[in-house]
Amino acid sequence: MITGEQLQALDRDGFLVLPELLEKAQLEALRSRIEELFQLEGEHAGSEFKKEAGARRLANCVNKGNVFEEAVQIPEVLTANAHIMGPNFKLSSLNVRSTDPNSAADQPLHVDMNAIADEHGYWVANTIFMLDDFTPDNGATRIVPGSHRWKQRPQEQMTDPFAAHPEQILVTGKAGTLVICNAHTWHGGTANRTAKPRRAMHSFYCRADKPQQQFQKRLIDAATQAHFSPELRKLLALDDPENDRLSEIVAVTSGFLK
Ligand SMILES: O=C(O)CCC(=O)C(=O)O
Repeated sequence: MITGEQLQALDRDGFLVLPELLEKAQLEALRSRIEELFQLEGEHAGSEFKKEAGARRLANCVNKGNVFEEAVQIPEVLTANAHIMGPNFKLSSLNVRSTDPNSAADQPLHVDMNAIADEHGYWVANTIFMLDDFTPDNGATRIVPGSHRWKQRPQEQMTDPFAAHPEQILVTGKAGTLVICNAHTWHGGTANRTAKPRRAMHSFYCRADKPQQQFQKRLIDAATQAHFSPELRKLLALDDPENDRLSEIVAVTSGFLK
């Protein structure tokens, strides 16, 4: 489980690396289902959320296999999320992002959902699953440690959020490693200068009083929802009328629907 020291590091740095937390079998099952989905979805892959030049994407993954249901409920991640946001949080989305070989550009530094902590504190947390080794050359995520405490977005402080920040670091590690992020911390993917894709999965959570990035109740098939445990239903806010109200507005205005 997560130690007090690790939680202190998360408070200080805005992220925490859990080296090779995934079992080999779980990692293999994720990789193999993800590649199958890329094949099946073809041009439409990622379309429930967004497409991105230089990367393959998948969205709405809880709808797409038991292996993903397990992945959003990892106890260490849930403990860290509660530490960041308080006990009332929910899954906001589960996406895959695979940086293409020889992709040209870094992503801009950003905070997820453009979120700034409010009077109740932090409200977004994102766990990056390294599905391949993250190396200095293949598009490892860059993070600016401590920037979650600045209460500013990169675009408000930097003239060019695509540029390197003097305090940024690259988070490298072995496949199976998880990076738990306070998602107010400035971060972004980097260019992949190798001949192989760099695959990551993003398990994104938000506080209960905020809208989901992807409205899980509307996006997940009824037949799939029918076998969910009570714990998973709660994590996805499937029975929460306030979430229905909040997330429906975002779903309609953003067009993030199937
Ligand atoms: O894939 C990564 O390394 C980070 C991606 C990211 O931050 C995003 O797509 O919002």
